[in-house]
Amino acid sequence: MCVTCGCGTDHQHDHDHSHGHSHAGEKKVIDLEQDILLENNLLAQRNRGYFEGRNIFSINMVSSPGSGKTSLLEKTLTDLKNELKFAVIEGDQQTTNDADRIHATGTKVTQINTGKGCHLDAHMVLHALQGMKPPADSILFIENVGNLVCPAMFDLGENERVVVISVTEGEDKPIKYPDMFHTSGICVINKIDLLPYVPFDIEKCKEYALKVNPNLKFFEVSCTSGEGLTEWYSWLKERVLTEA
Ligand SMILES: Nc1nc2c(ncn2[C@@H]2O[C@H](COP(=O)(O)OP(=O)(O)O)[C@@H](O)[C@H]2O)c(=O)[nH]1
Ligand SMILES: [Mg+2]
Repeated sequence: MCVTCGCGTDHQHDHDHSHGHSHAGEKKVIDLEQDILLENNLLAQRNRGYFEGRNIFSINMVSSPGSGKTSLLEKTLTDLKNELKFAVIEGDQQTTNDADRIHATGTKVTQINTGKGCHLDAHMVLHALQGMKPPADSILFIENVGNLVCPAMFDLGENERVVVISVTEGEDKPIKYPDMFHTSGICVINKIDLLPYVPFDIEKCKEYALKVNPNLKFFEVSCTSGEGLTEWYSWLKERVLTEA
C-alpha cells in the first residue's frame, strides 16, 4: 500500500470472505484522501504561480514503469538543447539512475525519491523547485513515478500532462486506467520500432483512449530509431511559443 495516498485500501467488490477490517473503516480513508488532495491542490496553485512568474512551461510525464519517459527526455534534451532551455525533476521511489541519465545530457536536474510513495505530489515539487531554481523562460519536465494509477490524482501545477504508453503494454491500458488518460492532454505511443514483433493495435489503442478523453492528441514515436520525434519536437516548440 502507498503510505501517502492510502491507495490499496479503497477497493470495492462483492465477496464472502473476511478481510479483517470493516467497510465502515474504508469510508474514513476516502475522507482523508479528500483532505490530502485539497492540500495538494492548494500547493499546486502555488507551483502554477511559480511557473507563471518565471515563464516556465512545465510538463508532468506519466506512464507505467519502463514505457520510455526517461528515454524520451534524453532524446528531446539532446536534440533541442541549442533551441530551448530545459530543466528536469526526476521522481522515483529509489536511486538517482534517471537523474544521472539526464545529467549526462548536460541538463539541470534534481531527483526526488519518494521512498514508499507511489507518486509525486505538489509539495515535493515545490521543495524541488526551491532547491534547484530552474531557469526562467525554460521547459521543466517533471518525470513522475512509474505508475498508471495514483499520479493521475495529484495535480503538480503543471501546464501539460503527457502520458507515455509503449506498444509492449497492450492496447487496452487507456480503458483499464482511464483517469490517467482522462487527465492528460497528450499521449505518446512509444517503441513503435517493436510493432512488427508484438500484437499491438495502435488504432484500437487510440480508439480506447479517445473514449475516455476525446481531446487527447497522439504522437507515435520510437526513442530507439528516432521515428516520429520530429512531430513531438514541433508540438513542443509551438506549444511553448503559444504559452510565452
Ligand atoms: N525498443 C525500444 N526500446 C525502448 C524505446 N524507448 C525506451 N526503450 C527501452 O525501454 C526501457 C525503459 O526505458 P526508460 O526510458 O527507462 O523508461 P521509463 O521507466 O518510463 O523512464 C529501456 O531499456 C529503454 O532502452 C523505444 O522506442 N524502443
Ligand atoms: Mg524513468
